[in-house]
Amino acid sequence: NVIRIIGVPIDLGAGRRGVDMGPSAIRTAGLNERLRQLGWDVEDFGNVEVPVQEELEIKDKRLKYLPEIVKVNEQLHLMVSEAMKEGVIPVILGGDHSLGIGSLAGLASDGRHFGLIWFDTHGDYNSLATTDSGNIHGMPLAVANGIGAPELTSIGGEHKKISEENTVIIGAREIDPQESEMLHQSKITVFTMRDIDQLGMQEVISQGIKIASRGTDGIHVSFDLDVIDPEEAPGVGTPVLGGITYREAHLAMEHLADSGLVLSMEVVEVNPILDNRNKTAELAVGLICSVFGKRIY
Ligand code: DIR
Ligand code: MN
Ligand code: MN
Ligand code: MN
Repeated sequence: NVIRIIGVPIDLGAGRRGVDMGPSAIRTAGLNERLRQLGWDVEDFGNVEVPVQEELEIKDKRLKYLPEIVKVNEQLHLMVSEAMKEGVIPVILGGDHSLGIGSLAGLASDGRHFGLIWFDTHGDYNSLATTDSGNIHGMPLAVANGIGAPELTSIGGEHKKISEENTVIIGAREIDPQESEMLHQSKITVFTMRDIDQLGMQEVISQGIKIASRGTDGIHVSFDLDVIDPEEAPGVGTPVLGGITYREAHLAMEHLADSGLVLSMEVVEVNPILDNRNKTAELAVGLICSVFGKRIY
């Protein structure tokens, strides 16, 4: 019963500064102690080394900080792969969502077949051909599906890292037009905010778990804090009106806990600069604890 914490203090993939401080904010909110209280052995492996933005220059505006992001994700891929091999649960603290490239590559090592539930306002399914921003945090899901710059898609091997049929996005409300077309062409299931309003989170997460677990070895939870409404999670890289509530988020985490299928988790895009007294980092800690067995009663 070991959880291994891996911090990735990266903001090179995002358009706005500050999410590089996410791992520190989440640790400061008491993550490790809270998990220990739930009965877990927690080993903190510190942070993956990430260069400081000021020491770098942007070489390609369509793929900002590509070489540095490749290097960080090569490293993360090795650490996640190692954790899985050892049978411990990796919990990755971001950092911007470009770290999903390395974490999914690590999970996919040794032929593992995992389902993926991606909580996000965004599709993160852009490629060189569709990106408006050139920010790599808008691309990790496409990269994991084999679409994108070869430097990124080849991390951890040339194969696709996810199974589209077992991949679910929950909470989408801001997808770029061409990104939307690409997602429609894929077999990824997208539950938008409208779906959550119409069906309820209870139904959406139940369907999501069913899809992600069909024929897989377990589920990876990738949680972009911007999926939560900025009212409750102001400290995120990209706040967008109309997100899921605190309670919907916890309900989803509790169902994932009940499923007993969670292999690993990452929480990303916590931005302490925009936060209100570390409220969003504390929320992130609460969500992780819900996934790993905190019960109300
Ligand atoms: C936008 C914003 N779709 C982009 N993406 C993200 O830059 O590609 N914001 N992931 O958090
Ligand atoms: Mn994201
Ligand atoms: Mn997002
Ligand atoms: Mn497959």
